[in-house]
Amino acid sequence: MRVQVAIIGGGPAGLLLGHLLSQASVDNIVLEQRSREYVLGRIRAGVLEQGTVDLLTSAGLARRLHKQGLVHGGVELCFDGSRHRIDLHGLTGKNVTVYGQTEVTHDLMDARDALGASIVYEAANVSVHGFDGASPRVRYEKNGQTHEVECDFIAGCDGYHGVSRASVPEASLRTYERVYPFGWLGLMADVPPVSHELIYSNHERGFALCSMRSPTRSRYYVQCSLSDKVENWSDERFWDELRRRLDTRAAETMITGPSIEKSIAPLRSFVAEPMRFGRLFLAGDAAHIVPPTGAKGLNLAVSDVRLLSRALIEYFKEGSAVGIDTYSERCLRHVWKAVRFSWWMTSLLHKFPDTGEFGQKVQHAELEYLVGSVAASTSLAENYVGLPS
Ligand code: RFL
Ligand code: PHB
Repeated sequence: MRVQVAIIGGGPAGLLLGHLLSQASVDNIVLEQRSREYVLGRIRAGVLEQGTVDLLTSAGLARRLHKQGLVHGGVELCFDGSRHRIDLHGLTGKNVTVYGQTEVTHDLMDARDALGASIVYEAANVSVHGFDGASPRVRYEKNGQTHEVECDFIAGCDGYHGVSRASVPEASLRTYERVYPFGWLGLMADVPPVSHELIYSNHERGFALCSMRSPTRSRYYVQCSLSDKVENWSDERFWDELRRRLDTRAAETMITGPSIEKSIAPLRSFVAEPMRFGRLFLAGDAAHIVPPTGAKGLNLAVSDVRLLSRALIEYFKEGSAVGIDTYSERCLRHVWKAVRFSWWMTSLLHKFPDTGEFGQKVQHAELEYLVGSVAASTSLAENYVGLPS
């Protein structure tokens, strides 16, 4: 088999890239190691920047998003027992939209089916070859048979644990990493959200976040230790802990119910440079990870794909290599700003085991400055709604 672009990974980055390329008649295949049901079963991001919504809209992928997505013009910061609203829209003229990554993925899968473009689920032992030369190839196994795909370019959209970045010779890659000494325990429940906007809470017991998926489905998180196990957290223990980390009004009005999902995610910042090696490109979590505090991971994957799709279309339709030659540098400039913001939000809101009372006092002073200064609130707001890429 031969295609112009072989895409590894059928998460949001791979599916969106495939869609944008197919729309421009650049033929491609998506190879995904898991089943469709498994990919749709993962609960992850919830907040889309306006730029992400705009791209999905212009690609014809946002019919359901515009019906079901919740447009938010602000977020709340909770500390010292009170909540303070950051007026995202008033400060930047932009909103964010709460619409689950699961739904984005669902819409992308439906769109790919509608275009009749190929996607191979449960592709085992995917391997990439020859990307440092003129004729790259991708091999995979399906139902016990080995297949080979010849292509012009390989797009590594296979997440942090994928095979693409791991196949690049170590000497060609520079990585930067910070692992945080805690995780997030997330719970999903079919109960109305405690507030109509998100609440990010700094509390001496640890960080908490109140988010949602719809007017009847809530997504909540509490900071937990890295050694914690989901089995140690009954629903009751989770709700009690969450209430303790919020203001009295939220704690008293919160509606609780049985969880439909609970999981622990570690927090990490990671960047691999560059994002291109010959005819292999990395996009999304394959190239960079941010802690979820700034709600940037999925949005960064989308902004990489915006640049990569344009670069590849330019190459195939106009014969210009400018886009592919500048892809890595342009992405990384934007990526590092999101890495900085996500690190800063994480540092501001979590309880760190080693910074002691001094660290807490500094956090507190920063939070007060933030809610009391238009300049500081605007800085948070413009990063949260998304910097231009
Ligand atoms: P994904 O989603 O990991 O998809 C990669 C796909 O590649 C497949 N794969 C392979 N396929 C073939 N061969 C191999 N060898 C393969 N190895 C892997 C995988 O099965 C998978 O299907 O990466 P992608 O597409 O780059 O998308 C990135 C986003 O998923 C991620 O950045 C966000 O979920 C991060 N994130 C958030 N981002 C936001 O923008 N806003 C948020 O509010 C937000 N909240 C979150 C988050 C991530 C979280 N967790 C669980 C880490 C909240 C949480 C708790
Ligand atoms: C979510 O709804 O899952 C969510 C929202 C905001 C974040 C992280 C996760 O910063």
